[in-house]
Amino acid sequence: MKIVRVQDIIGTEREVSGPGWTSRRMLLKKDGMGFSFHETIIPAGAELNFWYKHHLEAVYCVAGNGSITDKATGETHQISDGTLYALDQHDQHTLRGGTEDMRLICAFNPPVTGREVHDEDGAYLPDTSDS
Ligand code: 9YT
Repeated sequence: MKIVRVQDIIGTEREVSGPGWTSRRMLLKKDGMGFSFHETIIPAGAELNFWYKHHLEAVYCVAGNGSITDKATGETHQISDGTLYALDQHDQHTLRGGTEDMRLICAFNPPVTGREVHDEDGAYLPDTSDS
């Protein structure tokens, strides 16, 4: 059994940031669960364009607020405590922070391996390692 406390991850190599997001990667590929598990903070007012071409992702909001726009349909959905979105179609999307910092719990399949940051399309590269 593994016990992971987010306060032990802050400031370590498992905490990764990009413009408009900070993520604590609580479980990575090397933890052997078959998915990675993250706590991501999106500050109020941020606007991010992501497209996880090589991953499926589920995201559950536990605090704050914001919105997500599905770029394929143009539809925008409000996000607040208790909302989950699942990018089951590798959906291109715009994520926006609202009036308060948003705290999101995220799972990736296949798992993120370490310190990936988004490429110019908003994707993480596929994992090509064997282990
Ligand atoms: C909200 C979202 O897409 N989170 C993805 C995970 C986070 N950006 C990370 O750990 O890279």
